[in-house]
Amino acid sequence: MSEDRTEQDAPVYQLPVPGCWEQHPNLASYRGRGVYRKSIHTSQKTSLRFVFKGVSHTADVSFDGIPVAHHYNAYTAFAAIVKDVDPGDHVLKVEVDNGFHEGSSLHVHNDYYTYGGLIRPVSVEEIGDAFIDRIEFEPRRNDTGWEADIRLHLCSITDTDQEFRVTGSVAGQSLDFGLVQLPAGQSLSVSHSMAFSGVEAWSHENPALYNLEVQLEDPDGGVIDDLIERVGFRVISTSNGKIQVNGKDVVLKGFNRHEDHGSVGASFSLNLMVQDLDLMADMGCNSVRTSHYPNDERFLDLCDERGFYVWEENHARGLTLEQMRNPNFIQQCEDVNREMVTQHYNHPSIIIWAILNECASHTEEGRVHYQRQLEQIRSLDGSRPLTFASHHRERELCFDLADIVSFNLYPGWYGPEDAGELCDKARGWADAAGGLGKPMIMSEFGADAVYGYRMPSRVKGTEERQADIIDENLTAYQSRHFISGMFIWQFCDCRVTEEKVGPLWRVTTQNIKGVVDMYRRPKLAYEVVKRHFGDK
Ligand code: ADA
Repeated sequence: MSEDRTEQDAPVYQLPVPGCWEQHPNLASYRGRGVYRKSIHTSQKTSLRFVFKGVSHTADVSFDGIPVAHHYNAYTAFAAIVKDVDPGDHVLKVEVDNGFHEGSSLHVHNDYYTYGGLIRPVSVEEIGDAFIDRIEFEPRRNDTGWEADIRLHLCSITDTDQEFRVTGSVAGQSLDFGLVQLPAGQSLSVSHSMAFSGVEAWSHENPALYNLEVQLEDPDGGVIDDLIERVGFRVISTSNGKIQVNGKDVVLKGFNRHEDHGSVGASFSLNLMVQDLDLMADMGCNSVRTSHYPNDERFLDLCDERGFYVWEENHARGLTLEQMRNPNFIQQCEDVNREMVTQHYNHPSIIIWAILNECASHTEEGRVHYQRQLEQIRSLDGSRPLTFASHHRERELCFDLADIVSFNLYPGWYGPEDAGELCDKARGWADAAGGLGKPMIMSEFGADAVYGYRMPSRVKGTEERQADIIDENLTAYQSRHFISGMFIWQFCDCRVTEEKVGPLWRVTTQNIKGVVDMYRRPKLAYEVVKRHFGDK
């Protein structure tokens, strides 16, 4: 990778992919453009499909000097297809930009850090004249057990019409889409519904997963492409002011988690993701909020396996109305919403979609965006309830648009309010703003604590004070029947940008409300959470 200067004088570094360029000692705070190059050798004529799982934050991909893909947003995947590659040596080039400028409406100076580089894995596959782009599995309960709609999305990359047989299996039962006519150069969706017997429902207590396997066969029976997904049989509903999983009321107990670590920044290895979930499970959590962007699919896979309920949200934090007026905002939100839902659709752990954390939902102009985005997500997936986290208290204007009402409030930290009294008031604000009868989540609460700073005075900034404030909040929320979820802000300390974010300026240039620090060292609050969330 080289910093973006004229080719000949740019410094060159050998960087791991995936990885954040900030890991390199010379790039610890580098913000700007960089160019990654990778030599590729092919031994036969073929077509290639590169899938970039996360490039932070804007990527321009070229192959042998020819542009093949552009993508904005670090937190969703995108593909680049290169057709008819001749045998020989080739160069894949990815120009990356993590700068803050008008071209970026969502990655801005903020109370978290936008790292730089190819922060999530890259895969490359040889493809034929057609491939399986994705498959959606939508389970439903019926009188005898389970059924599902299965929607298969195919793509053609050739200039001739093709016919395929599409078969497979799900939960051990055979699946047959029959013969599919795929027009030249087109994409096509085919659906199939089927009933199942003898499958177990997915839940926190029993995260049962099944393989969904599909293959594309040409008229001679040759397999052109195949795809294996893992799915779970579960349905989510909201009724009587509560959230249900498979018809049973649940209370979500967990953390807000930034993808940030003192050693690797945003570029997690699997074992570090496992460690985070092990720590949250040790504290008795059953859920996690992906604050404030779609997460790495491997983390979601782990949540599927371990029965964690996930609130996944689009990419936005605290954007003012002025920032929402950025000419790129509408399109960049529409893109991340579509990519989040279509790419993560099959994760049974995701039980809630959310948007626009603490943006301008207290204004009529902001409401237009909330309405448009919630409708967009609902049109992509009608099977999950929608929400957004608001801090606008009695000025909130958009709760009528959501299925669940959620508040970010910090009693005891940003104000001397009693957590229980504030929670009761918040229920009133929600009811008055279109949230009457809807489940309510306390989506953020907590306090700063400097790791290792302990004082008998329990003053603000000590671990003791953080523990006291979290203790008071959890006591209040767990004793109120109308609270269907609580997400502590936050799981781990995280890096932020140096520039002030509104009135916010962070000592150590970190948000230190973590219950563990950036290296996952527990603060005193860890045991408080464990006492509240642990098995009673
Ligand atoms: C807001 C915001 C979080 C974080 C928090 C805080 O609720 O949603 O990202 O900035 O405040 O620590 O103040």
